Amino acid sequence: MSKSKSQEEQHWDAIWINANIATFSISTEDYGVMENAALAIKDGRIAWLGSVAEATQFKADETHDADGHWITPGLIDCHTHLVYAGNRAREFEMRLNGASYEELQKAGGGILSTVKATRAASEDELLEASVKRLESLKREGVTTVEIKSGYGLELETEIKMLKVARKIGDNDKQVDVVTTFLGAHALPPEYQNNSDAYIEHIVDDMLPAVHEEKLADAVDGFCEGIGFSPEQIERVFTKAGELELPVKLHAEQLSDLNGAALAARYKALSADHLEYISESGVKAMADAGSVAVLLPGAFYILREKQLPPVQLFREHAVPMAIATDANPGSSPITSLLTVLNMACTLFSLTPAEALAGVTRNAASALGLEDDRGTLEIGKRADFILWDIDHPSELVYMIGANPCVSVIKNGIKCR
Ligand code: DI6
Ligand code: FE
Repeated sequence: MSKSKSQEEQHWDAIWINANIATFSISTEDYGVMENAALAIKDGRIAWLGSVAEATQFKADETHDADGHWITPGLIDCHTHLVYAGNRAREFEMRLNGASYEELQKAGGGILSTVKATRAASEDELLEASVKRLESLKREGVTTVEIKSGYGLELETEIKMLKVARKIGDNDKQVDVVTTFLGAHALPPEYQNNSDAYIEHIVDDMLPAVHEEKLADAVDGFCEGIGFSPEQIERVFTKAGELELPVKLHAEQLSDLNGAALAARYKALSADHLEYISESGVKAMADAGSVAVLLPGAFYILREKQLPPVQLFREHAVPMAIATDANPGSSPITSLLTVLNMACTLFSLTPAEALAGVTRNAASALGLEDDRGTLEIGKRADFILWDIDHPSELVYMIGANPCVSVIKNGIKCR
């Protein structure tokens, strides 16, 4: 007798039983807790979630006992500058002796010193250095990471960075890499005192070439006194629009230039940093559906005082994501769990908000909300098993990594 379709569908590839699950599904305000639950997968997707009692009626090729561990979606780090060469430890010392981030940048240090090192590095050297940093994110359950260019500031090196980022994604079974072209990160020495000409070069040459090679999934810029003006960013965004690439923006990190509102006009996936954003900027983001990506690591390292207006994001229902901003200058941090703690301790997010910020809302910040970021039927089977008693523990602890196991596309890879 042939099986009915519904019975066929209820034969899973694998099932995890005896788990506590935090789904972060959009229908819940909180963690979306299912205690004493089970999760089944088929073809690399989540096929079923329910109680352990119900699970016994189904067949699965493999049964895994989660042994009371908690399961969350795979973590998503939606804003990193993970690919770079060298480091800026000396600059860290100089800042501790009184120099400001902006002063160092103006004196040719800062981003430009990393540009020098990144231009000089071979593709292999860059890959090796970046993979080490990625490994630290992976240990704590990251299964999707965004990586920006922006330390080349010339076509050849920007392409080299993006190729390395793509290669990391192609070679790694645990992590998907989403790439972002950040040519408008800083003014390269070749264009000193001629920033409009550099923007023209980005628009006419760099962005089309990067797009031609399919190396960028999105386009970003640094809208700031020490970066580029809103008018200049707008020219980059217009070109991105012509090429049908989504945009995002480093905005309102050190001052308010109305960058977030500009990004919102271009339906940005996200605006990032946002310490100095005004209420009108928050409203513009709400209307556009852009995600507020908060980067407490940079706030901490630069010892900033101006807090992002978290309460306004809540009131206007702007989704908040949290990311490492992993970079050699303002955020030499490759621990997303530590950054979760910072988001709560420094920015007063609740642990549930912080965790939604590295799952559901981080997926939205990458335009991947239909595919991942929550544990729901049909979503990618990316999830983590944690040795904790409650999800808030992930945010509360610093330096204790309770990651027990990582499942990516339904396959156990750690
Ligand atoms: N804001 C940041 O936090 C990073 N880039 C940016 O525009 C910092 C990059 C660096 O200092 O190397
Ligand atoms: Fe950044």
